[in-house]
Amino acid sequence: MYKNAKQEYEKYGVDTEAAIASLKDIPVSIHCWQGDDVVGLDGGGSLSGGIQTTGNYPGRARNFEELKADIKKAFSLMPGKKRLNLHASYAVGANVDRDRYEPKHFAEWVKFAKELGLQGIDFNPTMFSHKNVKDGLTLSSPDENIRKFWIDHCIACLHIAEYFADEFKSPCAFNIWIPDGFKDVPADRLTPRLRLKNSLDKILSCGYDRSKVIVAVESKVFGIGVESYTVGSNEFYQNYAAKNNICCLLDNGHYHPLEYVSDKIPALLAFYDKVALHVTRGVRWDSDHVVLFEDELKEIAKEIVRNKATDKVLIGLDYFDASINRLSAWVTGQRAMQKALLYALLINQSELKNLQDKADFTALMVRQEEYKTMPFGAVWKEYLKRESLTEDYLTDIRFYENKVLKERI
Ligand code: RNT
Ligand code: ZN
Repeated sequence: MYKNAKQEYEKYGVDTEAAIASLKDIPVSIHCWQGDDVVGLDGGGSLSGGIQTTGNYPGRARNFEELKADIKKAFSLMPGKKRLNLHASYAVGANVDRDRYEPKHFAEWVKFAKELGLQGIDFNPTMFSHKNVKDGLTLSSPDENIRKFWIDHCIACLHIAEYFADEFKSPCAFNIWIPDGFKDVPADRLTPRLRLKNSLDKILSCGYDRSKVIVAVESKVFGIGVESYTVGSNEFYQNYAAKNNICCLLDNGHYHPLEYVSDKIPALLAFYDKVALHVTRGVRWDSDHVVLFEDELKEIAKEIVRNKATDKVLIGLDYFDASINRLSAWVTGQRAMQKALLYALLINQSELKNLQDKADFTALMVRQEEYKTMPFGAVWKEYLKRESLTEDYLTDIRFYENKVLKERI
């Protein structure tokens, strides 16, 4: 099947071997928080900040050991180059508050990630699920002490990120997302943003090493219980990032359903060296459904591949589903991302670009339709085989569920 597929693609000027080779090299940063419903290990307890995991499928990882075991199992079923994306709330054995976290609280994660042969660790300060989220606000709070606490948390996290970069000799993507906003019509939309701007200035001036840590800011349109106003909006962060030489993180669940991140990627690539992503699937809203091999995901992958931006676009995953087996959710989403990248790599992009430039939109449409029925599946299978995997991951996961997850009651 692969041989035939290879020949079919050759007719279109596509080299399947080159596509497979490229795919192997594109890192995907996998979020740790799918394993435990974003609860974390530092005692934050229930999830807050306008995000929600729904469902109570049995087997949630309840501690570090269980989470590690689940990550190990799930990652073993994922093809390609992998990074681990950690939140600060996954500190291990910390008996200090979040503003005083240190690299040592993450040393166990480093050890574990090295054991798994991962390419690096990415990091996120955790500004939710904590008593110092006051009236729903963190870095934009009118309370100076609250702001200070979260500024100190972010600075502590930047140093932890430098530590990850040193350990793996690979820059750490560092994403700032805050839940700050209001449920109902505010009386002042500007001042909270000015406070957020000031807090970010303080964080960025801590003297962290810009060659080791790639700081990004993640905007959002609304959250549950914060429907009317979000301090860290798209315009706010895009301007902040541009003026301060940091980067934007685009979460494709964080826009109006008719706005597409696939279109935003090239817009930002015109101005930024790096663009970070949270790949997710919003169903009607930012619902963080498991990523699937769907049209918009394919478009996102095409924009990364055809703009030769695989080292500029930092791909991270962000979804959390507690209604199905969590390992299966993890693997399904990661494989969907890989499939989309492969799909994009199996397109003769320069031919399509030429058709566009010649304004031959008739041929462009026909060609694009043809790609949809090409023997993509055979190449995907071959890629999995070379990664020592098969299409079936469910059997393995069911076995693990019966042996391990069912014991967690
Ligand atoms: C929330 C943001 C944010 C979180 C994670 C846990 O809407 O998408 O990225 O999902 O940091
Ligand atoms: Zn996100």
